[in-house]
Amino acid sequence: LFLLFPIGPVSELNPVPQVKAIRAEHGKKSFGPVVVDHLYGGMRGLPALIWDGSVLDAEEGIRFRGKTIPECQLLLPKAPGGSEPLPEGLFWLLLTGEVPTPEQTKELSRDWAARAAIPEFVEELLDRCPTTLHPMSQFSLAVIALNHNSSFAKAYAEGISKKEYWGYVFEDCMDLIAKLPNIAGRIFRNVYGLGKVPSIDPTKDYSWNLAHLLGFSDNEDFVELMRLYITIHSDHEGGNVSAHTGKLVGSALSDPFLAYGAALNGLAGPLHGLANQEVLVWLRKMQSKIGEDASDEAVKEYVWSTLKGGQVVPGYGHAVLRKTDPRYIAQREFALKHLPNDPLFKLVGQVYSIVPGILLEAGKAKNPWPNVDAHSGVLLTYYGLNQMQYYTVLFGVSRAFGVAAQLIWDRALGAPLERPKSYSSEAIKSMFAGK
Ligand code: FAM
Repeated sequence: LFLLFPIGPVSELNPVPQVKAIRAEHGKKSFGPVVVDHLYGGMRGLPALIWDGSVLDAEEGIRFRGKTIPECQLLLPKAPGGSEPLPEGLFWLLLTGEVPTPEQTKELSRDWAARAAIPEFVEELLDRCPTTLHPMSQFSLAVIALNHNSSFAKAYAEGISKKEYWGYVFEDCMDLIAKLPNIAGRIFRNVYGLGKVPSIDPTKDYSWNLAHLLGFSDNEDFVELMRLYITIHSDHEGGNVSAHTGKLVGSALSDPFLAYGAALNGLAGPLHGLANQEVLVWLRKMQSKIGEDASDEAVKEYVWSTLKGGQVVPGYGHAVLRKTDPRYIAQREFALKHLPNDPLFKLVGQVYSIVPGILLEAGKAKNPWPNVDAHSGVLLTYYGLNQMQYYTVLFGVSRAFGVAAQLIWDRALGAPLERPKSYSSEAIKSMFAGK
């Protein structure tokens, strides 16, 4: 079962005794006050979850197992001739805490290619979807349908012991990640009338195959973009909507396909993953309104009109970050290297120089800086992937890496059913009456 991870993530890192020790020593210690605003305010900043795979610092941004994005770009194995990290390596890092060797990374590419086929009924399910059904809805449908062949659900029904959960969840998670390119590729080709999905090439890496299924593998720069894209979108600590939804649903012992389907439904919201679609829609609307080479003044006016219309500026702001998102910077650096003179990239840069000042002046957003979604669409558009409604599917392929790693660890650690307490407003009033 664990040939790929010969040491076995659980036996090697063996965090169970560590968790026991932490709980024995610190279990009853306070983590700080819970105030009523936490209950009404979307639990922003409320310490509530454990996830070792990645941690988000408000100023510095994400670290995967302690490593920043530039460190991952430096340390993780690359494809021959490539300079961006292979997401296979990032998954290995998230799961085991170790940077894999190039050979281990290759083994993972091979394993995922071998698992990549999707059941015929899922293909038919996708083929029957109207092309007007949003790609994210189709994505979620197909992922949930994979639960038909869940190893975990089958083993659970047969009565396995709790100690064995994680192994079956591991199998399902490997299948889940492996099958996403075929699902994503089929949705893309169905919705945009682009013909039959080609076959996976078992000698190539995951991102090459994804690009191939979409029809872009001839362009090595696009393949490199996919490698970077999946790596930086994979995980963003435990509390964001998609990661937390996956964890929450998984805590009911729903299998990884059901849990990740639920996570995708959260990612499909415009304040979360759909923001990458929204950014491009917003930029295009701006161009049609004020022209392609608009002055700073015209852009400012357009941004203000968005705010005055009661809408958010997509791609800006964040629930945790308080500085420019390093995922934005990584994409900006990619653009500076590969498409420095692209007009849409220049517009994104112009917007970057204008929006933060306006959001600060408007005085509401706690973070006026751009997030990951402010940049991804322009890169995809440059290479000809200009179907904006599809963008969040690529985010969905990527986020599976983090959610899957988390699901495996949750079951390995015996994480319990999540069940926070809710209160009525009446209860709050009477609890604090006269205080
Ligand atoms: N444009 C206009 N107003 C904004 C704003 C933006 N980009 N970001 C925040 N605000 C407003 C926000 O709507 C809220 O207004 P109300 O008090 O009227 O409700 C106020 O500023 C305070 O919000 P906050 O505390 O700064 O942000 P939240 O933690 O509540 O929300 C976001 C965080 C990301 C939902 C919010 O910044 C936003 O809506 N941004 C635009 C959508 C977006 O880019 N989402 C993608 C986030 C991304 F990283 C991801 O998940 N993929």
